[in-house]
Amino acid sequence: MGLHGCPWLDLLLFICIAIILSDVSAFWPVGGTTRFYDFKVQTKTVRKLCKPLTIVTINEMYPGPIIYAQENDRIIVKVTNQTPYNTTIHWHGVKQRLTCWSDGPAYITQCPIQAGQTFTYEFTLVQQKGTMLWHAHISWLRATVHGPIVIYPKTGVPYPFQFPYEEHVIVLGEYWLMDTQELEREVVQSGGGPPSADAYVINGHPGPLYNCSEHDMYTISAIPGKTYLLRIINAALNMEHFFTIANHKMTVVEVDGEYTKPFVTEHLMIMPGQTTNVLVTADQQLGSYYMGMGPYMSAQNIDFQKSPALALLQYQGSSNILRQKPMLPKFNDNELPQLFMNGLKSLANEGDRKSVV
Ligand SMILES: *[C@@H]1O[C@H](CO)[C@@H](O)[C@H](O)[C@H]1NC(C)=O
Ligand SMILES: *[C@@H]1O[C@H](CO)[C@@H](O)[C@H](O)[C@H]1NC(C)=O
Ligand SMILES: [Cu+2]
Repeated sequence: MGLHGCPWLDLLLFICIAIILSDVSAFWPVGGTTRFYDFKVQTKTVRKLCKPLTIVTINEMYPGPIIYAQENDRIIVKVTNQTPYNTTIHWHGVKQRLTCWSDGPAYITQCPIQAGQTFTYEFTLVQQKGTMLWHAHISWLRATVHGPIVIYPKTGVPYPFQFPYEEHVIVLGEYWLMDTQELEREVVQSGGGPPSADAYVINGHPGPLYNCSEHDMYTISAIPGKTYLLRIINAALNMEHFFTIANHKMTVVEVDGEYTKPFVTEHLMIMPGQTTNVLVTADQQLGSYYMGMGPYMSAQNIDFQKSPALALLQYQGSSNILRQKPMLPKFNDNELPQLFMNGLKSLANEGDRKSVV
């Protein structure tokens, strides 16, 4: 029997150990801070779009808690499953150097954490920084079990861009008025894509374009003239999304935990599991401006939610509510994602050599 009660894990552990032994020269950071997080898998009843729904969460938070760390820190997350559902957590973007058994995909690197059980993930953010995400990696639990990972550079190492006045994490998600297991069952039965989401959500809030959600909107309060760093994460189940802020340009400075050459754009296209950091300056007329998240779908004959989720960038001191709608691209605009992708360039100069290990 294996250590974990999964016989095939023996083989995996053997491979892990073999990799460690053959990679003794690998850089192992010493002296990073160890950060401990306590994740309780818990159900929570939320009321959105006129209806109560019991969802699976971490610590009754939707989206889940933010893991804050610095480059080279050691992270220890104790996950205790207080729900009836089998669970694991995957740390999306974390390279798991020498810790492959903490990666999280169920039945690949571990058995699921069953009801009442605890599993402790331990890994080091070796030479990693930026915005990432964690999410459940079993069935479709990740629809509601997800959250940000924010890794700051080492002490004394500046960002390669203007230091922002403040930063905000923006988690894009999809919301179904349906139990996740039910959602999965439907997809397995139909053999097609998932049913259309009932709403898109920005940090768990759909914004005013859906039923019963006029006041269920995420808002950033901005001081005129200041520059903000937005850490945008697409935690949607499967959909690609556009993100736009009315009247404001965004400067992309990081994608998937790697700095980019600053790139000014009005729209982002972001795939599920991806992250994009942008700088936004509150340099427009005093007022309130909608931020919008809308679908990008180039395939035909697929049903999906077309109403965008809206959030608000509200300038402090703006008494007259001037709410500018964002001009989201058409859902099948194929040119824009192409332009956006072409605009993304590595920060390194031509001729620079970059370590790829
Ligand atoms: C939960 O995981 C255990 C161990 O792999 C498995 O035996 C059981 O069938 C799983 N339960 C469900 C509902 O998938
Ligand atoms: C709002 O509710 C009505 C009646 O239940 C429904 O027909 C409509 O599709 C809903 N609108 C949205 C945007 O969900
Ligand atoms: Cu992932």
